Amino acid sequence: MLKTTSLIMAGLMLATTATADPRAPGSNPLFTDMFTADPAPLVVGDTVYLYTGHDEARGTEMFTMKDWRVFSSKDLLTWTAHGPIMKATDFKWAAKDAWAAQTIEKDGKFYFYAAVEHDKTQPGKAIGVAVSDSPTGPFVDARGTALIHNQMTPQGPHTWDDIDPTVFIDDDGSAWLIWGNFNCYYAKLKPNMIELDGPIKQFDLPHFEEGPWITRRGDIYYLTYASRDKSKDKDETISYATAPSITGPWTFRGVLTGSGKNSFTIHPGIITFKGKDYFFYHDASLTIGDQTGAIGRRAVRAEHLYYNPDGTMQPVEQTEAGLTAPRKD
Ligand code: FUB
Repeated sequence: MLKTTSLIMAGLMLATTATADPRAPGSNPLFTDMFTADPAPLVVGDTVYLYTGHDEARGTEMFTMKDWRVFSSKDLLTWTAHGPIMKATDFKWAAKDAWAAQTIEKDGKFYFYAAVEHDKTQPGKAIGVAVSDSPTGPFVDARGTALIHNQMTPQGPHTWDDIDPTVFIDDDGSAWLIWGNFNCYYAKLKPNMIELDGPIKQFDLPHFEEGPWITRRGDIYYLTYASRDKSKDKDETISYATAPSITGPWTFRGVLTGSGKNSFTIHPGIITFKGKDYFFYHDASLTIGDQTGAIGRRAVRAEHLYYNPDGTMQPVEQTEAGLTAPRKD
């Protein structure tokens, strides 16, 4: 009897060893049981909520993205998956494509801004806003219509320039939406967070491609974005610019990261958590089963971020250790 029990225990231990992720919790990529992209971290008290896209492309498909996910962590090493928070088609006016998104908190509510493909009434990409009482959702469309659609940016060179929203509330309470592909657009939001409060204008940022992410540190505003110097870069890199105010003028500060491994796209997300700075991005280095990393199968990662005394950011090295590596500060 004792022998049988021991054998069963040994078998169970072997099974556990075979399926467990042997890497230190928090190593890159952060999630290995699904493909994730376009990380958008949000700090709420002692917790970080990480919103991601969910890549489901098979074979050589480009993007198949149906829903958005959220994960939470109190130490940036162990993460809890909360499942899907919304589908693209939960915006009833949207046809598909749960592309990049960002959530922000205001007055105890969570506003989720997301890029989707509009239905045929406004062909092209569009930005919706959904709201929830909880950072883990459920999120529901706050307007019933797109906040931004293709006809609102006629200066755009193509129908997918209205993507990748980043949202920011300044110290004076004013809220701003910044977004774009090829062109970087910005507009003020009304205090209700679901309507524009003024015209759509544009920033001129060298090599801007997409994925803007706005932050402020003291008196310096940072606009970090996916960039591509088309004369030399095959894949996107990440660059940033700084300004003395949210509306600029922006000074280009150079390249922050190289391209993500195996990935045409790369997408920044930056937070300060418990006094330290962190940088999130994606590459396409993860393989799950018979699906190797590809443009439509990406994996979210994180690194420590450091600033120089003059406020510039130190270049970010893409590592396997990620946030398991000890900090330098
Ligand atoms: O994930 C779909 C698109 O790819 C995003 O909107 C872009 O930022 C790029 O990552």
